[in-house]
Amino acid sequence: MRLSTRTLAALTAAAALLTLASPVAHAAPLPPAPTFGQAIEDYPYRDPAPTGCASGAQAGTLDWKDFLLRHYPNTRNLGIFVCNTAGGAGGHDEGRAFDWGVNANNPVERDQAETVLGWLLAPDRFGNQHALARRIGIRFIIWNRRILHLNQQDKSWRPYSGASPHTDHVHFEMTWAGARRQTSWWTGRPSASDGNLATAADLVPSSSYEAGGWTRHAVNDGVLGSTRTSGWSSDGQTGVNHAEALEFRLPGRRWFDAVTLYPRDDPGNIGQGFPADFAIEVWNGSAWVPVASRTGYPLPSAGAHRFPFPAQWTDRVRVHGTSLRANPNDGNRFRMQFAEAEIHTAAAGRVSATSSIEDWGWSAQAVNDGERGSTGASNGWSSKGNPAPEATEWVEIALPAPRPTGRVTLYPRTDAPHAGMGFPVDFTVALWTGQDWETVVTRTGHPQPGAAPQSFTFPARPAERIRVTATKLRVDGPAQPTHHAQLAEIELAAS
Ligand SMILES: [Ca+2]
Ligand SMILES: [Ca+2]
Repeated sequence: MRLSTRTLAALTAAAALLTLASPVAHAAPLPPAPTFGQAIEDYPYRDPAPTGCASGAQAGTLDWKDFLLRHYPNTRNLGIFVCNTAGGAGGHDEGRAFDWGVNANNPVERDQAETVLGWLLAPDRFGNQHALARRIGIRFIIWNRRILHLNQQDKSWRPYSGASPHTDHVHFEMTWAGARRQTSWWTGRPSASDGNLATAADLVPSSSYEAGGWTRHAVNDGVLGSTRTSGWSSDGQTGVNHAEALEFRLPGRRWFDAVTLYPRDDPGNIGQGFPADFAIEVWNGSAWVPVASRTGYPLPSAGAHRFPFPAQWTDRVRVHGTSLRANPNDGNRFRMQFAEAEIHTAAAGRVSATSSIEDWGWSAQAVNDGERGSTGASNGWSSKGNPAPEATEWVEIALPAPRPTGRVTLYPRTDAPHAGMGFPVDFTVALWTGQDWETVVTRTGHPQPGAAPQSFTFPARPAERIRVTATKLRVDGPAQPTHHAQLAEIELAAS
């Protein structure tokens, strides 16, 4: 049967609507995917927006391009890296966006594009929505006059009216974790949401042996041992002990209170390369300050070696080895080597709430992410908007272990001109001590605090969970008669 172009176009459009709405069989073969368990990445609500130019395409973006072109060899690479921030920075400037050349007006290519999009966005066998898109690390997709954001609360296809209709390519914009090959698509393990920020860090080593499988990028790839991927190794010096350092430049300043180092665990070399004398150091703005140090550290066993220290506000952390270990399997060369390193934020609780806006930098987890103020990427927790002030909204932090708690500090939102807005008028703070909720703070008619942190002290006791319950909310303003409960951060201290 011969169809008119118009009929064909109408049929194609109808089919496209159907295929994006429900899993409908396509002619194009599905790409292969590994088998995954139930654990999966969170949505990338806190993945930072692009800020400037990187030096080139990111490894994960290149992998994703190669993957698509390998499975659909008729399709095209329309580019990854372009440094042109004239109209504001975007994913291409940072090498983490890929333009996949497929033509919406070519039925074969359109089917291929929508096969891949359906494959990315489908739930997995455990019911995880958008499963492969999360595992690969995709922030948003633009295709054929529509856009879908994985980093916003509304994850439906919405009309897109940018200058390019994106009918000749799909724009895939990746998260930093995806662009750095740190998501479960590559590592088999969901990228960290446990307060480890090393996976988002840039690495600055004193030296790096980049051969024989060794690469600095393996020291924060989420693989904890050195058999599947190796790790970072400094250059070696035969018979000459010397100093080496591995610096992590973190995506922003946070409170950090521990570093975990994983030694080599490849057979015959367990613990080799782990320094004998070393310090964990943080940058205070003008100098490196040691916060934990060890001397004569014995050859370590495989697995996690955790080094805690008093919380430090910083965005640069390094491991500074001052006496290295000679490896007899390596010609007695002195090197510093780690299979993996983790940098932990002081805040690592699990957050739950009566309601939470998960968009525009707001997220429940941002009330316990070590960021005390409101930044575009991390504003804090916000309840939903309530029409009346008399509403109950709470936010709760479950700590990894009981912690002596005699002081709670509530940090208001600090973004001008909204500083202090959303700070509750009437509220309680309660601690779960293992058997009961104990109310330790009760306030009514609390004044609008502006940007000033509000601290409350009480006799210390071990707490496993803390809950802040607002029972009277503050109005957003005369022009917006809605009522949110909002906090940038919650901190606990012993006294
Ligand atoms: Ca590793
Ligand atoms: Ca915060």
